[in-house]
Amino acid sequence: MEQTYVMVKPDGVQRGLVGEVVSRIEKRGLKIVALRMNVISDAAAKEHYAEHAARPFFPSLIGFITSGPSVSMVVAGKDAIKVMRAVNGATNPVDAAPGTVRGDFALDVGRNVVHASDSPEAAAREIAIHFKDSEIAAYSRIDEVCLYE
Ligand code: DAT
Ligand code: MG
Repeated sequence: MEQTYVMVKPDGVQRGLVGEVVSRIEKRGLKIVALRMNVISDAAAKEHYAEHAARPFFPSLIGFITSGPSVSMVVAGKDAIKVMRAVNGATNPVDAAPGTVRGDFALDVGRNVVHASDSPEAAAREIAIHFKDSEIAAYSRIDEVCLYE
C-alpha cells in the first residue's frame, strides 16, 4: 500500500481542525500509520519546503509552518498520495472545491490548513524528514476486508 506524508498546519491546530482532518482521512478508508504533534524545527521546515527555496513567499512559509504546533502523519492506503491531494483540495483555497478540506475551511493560500505529498518521491523524502522508521506502525485495520476488493 502506498504511503504519504500529511500535515495539519499550525493554522489548522489553532482553529481546532485536527479532529476534522483526521476524521476525513479515517472515514475515507485511509490508514494512519504514524501521528505526532510537534513544533517543526527551522531546519526540518526548510528541508521539507526545499523546492520552494527561491520563491518570494519562502521566508513567510517557513516562519508560519514553524510558528506553533502542527500535526504530522503518515497515511497509507490505495493511491494514498493522489487521494490525500484530492481530500485536501487545491493549493489556493479560493480554487478548492467544496467538500475538500481547503474548500470547506480556508480562504488564503498562506493559511491553507493542510499539506500532503504530491508524488511518490516527495512522499518518501517527506516521511523521512519527519519520522523514523521505528515510528511507523505496521498493522491491519479490521475494516480493510470490506474496503478493498
Ligand atoms: P501544496 O501545499 O498544495 O503542495 P505548493 O507545494 O505549491 O502547494 O506550495 C506549498 C505551500 O506554500 C502552500 O501550501 C502554501 C504556500 N504557497 C504556495 N504558493 C503560494 C503563493 N503564491 N503565495 C503564498 N504562499 C504560497
Ligand atoms: Mg507541495
